[in-house]
Amino acid sequence: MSTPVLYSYFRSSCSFRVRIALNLKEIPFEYKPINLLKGEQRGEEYLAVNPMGEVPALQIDSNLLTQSVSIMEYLEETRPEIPILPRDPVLRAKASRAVRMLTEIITSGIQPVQNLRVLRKHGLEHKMEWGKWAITHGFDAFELLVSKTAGKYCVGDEITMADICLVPQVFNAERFDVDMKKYPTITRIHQALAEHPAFVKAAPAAQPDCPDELKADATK
Ligand SMILES: N[C@@H](CCC(=O)N[C@@H](CS)C(=O)NCC(=O)O)C(=O)O
Repeated sequence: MSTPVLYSYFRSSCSFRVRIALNLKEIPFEYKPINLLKGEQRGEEYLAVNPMGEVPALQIDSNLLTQSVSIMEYLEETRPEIPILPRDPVLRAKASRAVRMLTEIITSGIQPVQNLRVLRKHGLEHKMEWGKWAITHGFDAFELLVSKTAGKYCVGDEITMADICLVPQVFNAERFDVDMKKYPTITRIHQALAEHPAFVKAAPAAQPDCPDELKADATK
């Protein structure tokens, strides 16, 4: 079977999610950089991969997949050995709902509002104010909800899709200068995950397309 190919941009939080999931599930992959600042996501060649003009996309098992949550669900269904959704049959239904609720706050409620395309349309001069507002609005709710579901991680003590989405969103929060002191539970979970090898390896600064001058701090 051929090695999966991930179309990614080092600072893309959605690509970061899929990199974490691939690493957690110990799936080796080839990295194909798409430079969002140069507009490569809107080029004819890449639009044939993802007509939405977004990363990530994953070529795997003769499938070309887009949309990070759908990609993670595919990986979970085809490679369940190391799970990213709750497994305990008793807890599963309730916990899965919590995981999906938290995941969706980030993937539908926060990231799309602060995506590059939206920032550009709104005017890059307002980028910091807009991004900070969008993330703060979502993190206010996320903090409240996760404080009720968290154990060591977002839902109980196993790493799930909610954690995989949270860590890249905290990276974006740092970029947009969000006041993280307001979010003790998010901060605690983030700290617990930041040292995990799958997350370290997936971090923006560790990617081949991260410029040398950003390797010390890719949030700049
Ligand atoms: N729902 C999509 C969102 C993908 C997305 O918004 N990707 C961003 C980077 S995180 C992107 O490629 N933006 C390019 C642009 O806005 O031009 C997913 O989860 O994969």
